[in-house]
Amino acid sequence: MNMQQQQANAQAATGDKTRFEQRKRQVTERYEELVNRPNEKIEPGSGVYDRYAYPVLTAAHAPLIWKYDFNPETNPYFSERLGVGGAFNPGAIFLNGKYVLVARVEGADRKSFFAVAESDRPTEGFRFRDRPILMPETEDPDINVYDMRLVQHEDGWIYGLFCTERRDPSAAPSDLSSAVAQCGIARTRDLETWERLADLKTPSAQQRNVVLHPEFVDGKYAFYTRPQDGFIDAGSGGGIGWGLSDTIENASIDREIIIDERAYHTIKEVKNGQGPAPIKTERGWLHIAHGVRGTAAGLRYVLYAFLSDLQEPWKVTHRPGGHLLAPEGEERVGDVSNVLFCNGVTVNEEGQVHIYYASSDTRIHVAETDVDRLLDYVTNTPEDPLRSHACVQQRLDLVERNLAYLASVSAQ
Ligand code: M1P
Repeated sequence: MNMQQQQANAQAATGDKTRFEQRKRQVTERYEELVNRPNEKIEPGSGVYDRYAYPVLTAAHAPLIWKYDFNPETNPYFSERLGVGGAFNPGAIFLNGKYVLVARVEGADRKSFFAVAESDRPTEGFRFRDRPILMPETEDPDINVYDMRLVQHEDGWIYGLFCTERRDPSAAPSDLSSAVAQCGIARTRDLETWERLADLKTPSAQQRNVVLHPEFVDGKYAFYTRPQDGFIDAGSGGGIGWGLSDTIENASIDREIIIDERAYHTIKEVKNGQGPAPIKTERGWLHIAHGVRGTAAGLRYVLYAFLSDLQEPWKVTHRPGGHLLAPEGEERVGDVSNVLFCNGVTVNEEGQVHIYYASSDTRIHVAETDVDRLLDYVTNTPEDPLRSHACVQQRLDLVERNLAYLASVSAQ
């Protein structure tokens, strides 16, 4: 190589380095701005809860070291090497004074994985830990894992129950979509080291949205299930189920009963599923769930709530009609539009409740409320009367009560 060529190569290398450094700086600054962005409560809210303006976790919150090669020799353009497309459907837990989310992160390759993000504030400041969770596999490796429900069980372990998806072994070679969903179970003490247990066995063909009840019932582990005939369709089954298992190491439910059924012309006509583990309150177990209905634009997922008996958690005592939270504004659009999904909620020492909900399989938001407000909601919202005429009658009752009350107040 002559002198001129050597100089040209040296100049090119310096140019590459400058470009690399410039991009790295820009990308890092943008990332820090996002992660440190303060959140804003949207007032006046619904009375039941307050939404916050910005998502608490998105694909853009994924640490840069997960995506970029930081070596200028091997990545001269400072390009992404492993993209991230979404951060959604997180399990949540309030642990040692921190709000901890175990998000479903989706790579550009469509595979989901779990990653812990935490903050000392419930509505902002969430940062992922350096490393995502490398979930141990069973002898039958998962193809995809997602939607972890985190439960601090009274046996002392923190459990993560999640959906494990594998290709349907009976599918024809040309059928590359048929899959089988089952419930994977893992446990941990510190959210760092995970012990994988056997997948849950139930009488149903497939399972998704399985949640562990935080307490023993009749000395057994209790599960909320969602039996389904196929991978997408709940089919003839569906509804939120309930079953008991003697052990957690090889969990097996012999008898599954439905405790919250689907119903014609409601928000849970097509399917429904338990959200996070229910919250224990003086008046019963407070549940947040999702309900799905069909529309000309596809499925619509909303969140709803109900209350079940303290001693007999499988008995639902209050069923407020309609949805608690439905997609609004930017929440309505994403990878799978018109979806709100929640599998994570925290309750702090003051009884404040933070509902971490995802929108459209893309990003994670938070709504803030408290146990008292949610109890007021579930016990004072009337049930869905299931017919337009009866619904108008229900609303007229409210109108008449209001008119009478307002007249009596103004007469004073
Ligand atoms: O795409 C919407 C949701 O679909 C599934 O939920 P369900 O089994 O109730 O239909 C899950 O894949 C969930 O992750 C996803 O958000």
